[in-house]
Amino acid sequence: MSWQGLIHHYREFLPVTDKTPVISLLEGNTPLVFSQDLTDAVGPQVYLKYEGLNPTGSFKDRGMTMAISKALEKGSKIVMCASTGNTSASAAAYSARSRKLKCVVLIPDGNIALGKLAQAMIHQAQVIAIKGNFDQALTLVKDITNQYPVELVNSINPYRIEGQKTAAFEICDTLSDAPEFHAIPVGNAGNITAYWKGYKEYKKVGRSKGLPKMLGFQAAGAAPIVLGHPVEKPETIATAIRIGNPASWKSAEAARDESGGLIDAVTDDEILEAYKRLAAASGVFVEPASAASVAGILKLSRQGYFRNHKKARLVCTVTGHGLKDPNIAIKNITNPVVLEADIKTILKEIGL
Ligand code: AN7
Repeated sequence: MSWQGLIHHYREFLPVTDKTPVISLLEGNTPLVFSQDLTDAVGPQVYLKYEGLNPTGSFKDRGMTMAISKALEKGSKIVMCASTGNTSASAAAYSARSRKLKCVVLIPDGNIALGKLAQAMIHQAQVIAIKGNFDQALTLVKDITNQYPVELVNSINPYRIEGQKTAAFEICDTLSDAPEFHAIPVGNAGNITAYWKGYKEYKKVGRSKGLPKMLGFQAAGAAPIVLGHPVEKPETIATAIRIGNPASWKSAEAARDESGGLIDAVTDDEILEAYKRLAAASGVFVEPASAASVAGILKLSRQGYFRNHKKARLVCTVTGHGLKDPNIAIKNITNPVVLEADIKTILKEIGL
């Protein structure tokens, strides 16, 4: 049967019943793309979990199908989130699809990528830009949703994590086991928490045998978990992970420590290098935050971390599509040449 969305496919692992009104855009079932270029560069067999191919262009749809379905089941009328962009795009789309829920989003003014803002607006969310950063927006949303009958759909909502853990299931189903390593960007730290939960649950029921070492990567200017303290003024070109006080801090550390992995930082230059390399040599266009996972494995490889792991499998989650942030792409290319519409001139330019 054709794919009917992750709630349908992984129902036995999710807190839903026959009474749950499922709001789905057929999210999940994303490709696990082998990368020869990155395999050659780092050692282990590298696969990209291409989450930009979800309906709204990011992994957030996995959590949002759950959070929105459960909000409807509960009888909520309004959902709310703080967002660096992708959560708002996803919450707006799934709320629109419910045809019942009003969606309100708080975003940090001037620091969300153009594509994401367009998505939240076109799906008719009420978008409020605050003069502050993501962490301040999340504090406001927590206060409001504690005091009013408004459902919070950030990843502190446990249904978000439940939906997102299905990405780990899909990887195990495709590889017939868990990989040895899993690299992932870390912002608010919900996704690393979700993957680790998913890997553990699959192993427990015997659908996989191993567990990966979880390798999380923060942007150097927004690396509270690496530094061991909140960052008051986080800064990075990877606006999706411009977060100084992650909500799932503790569970990200647990994923790191239980798995024997690590959480490290990558600079904006390293992120941009990986971003360009993914597009140029793997054919995969991601947004800058997603490239943090790839920047991270390139860094670890330079340090010899993967020595003696040539046969291992390493999955990198690339979390959001490159078209989300067209401005960054345009800043990193040279403008095309403009020539007369004349065949000789064009052939000369091509070198034919
Ligand atoms: C592309 O949309 O926090 O560590 O408000 O959009 O689970 O937060 C986005 C996060 C990585 C980090 N890659 O994931 C939001 C938001 C992309 C993202 C992350 C985000 P978490």
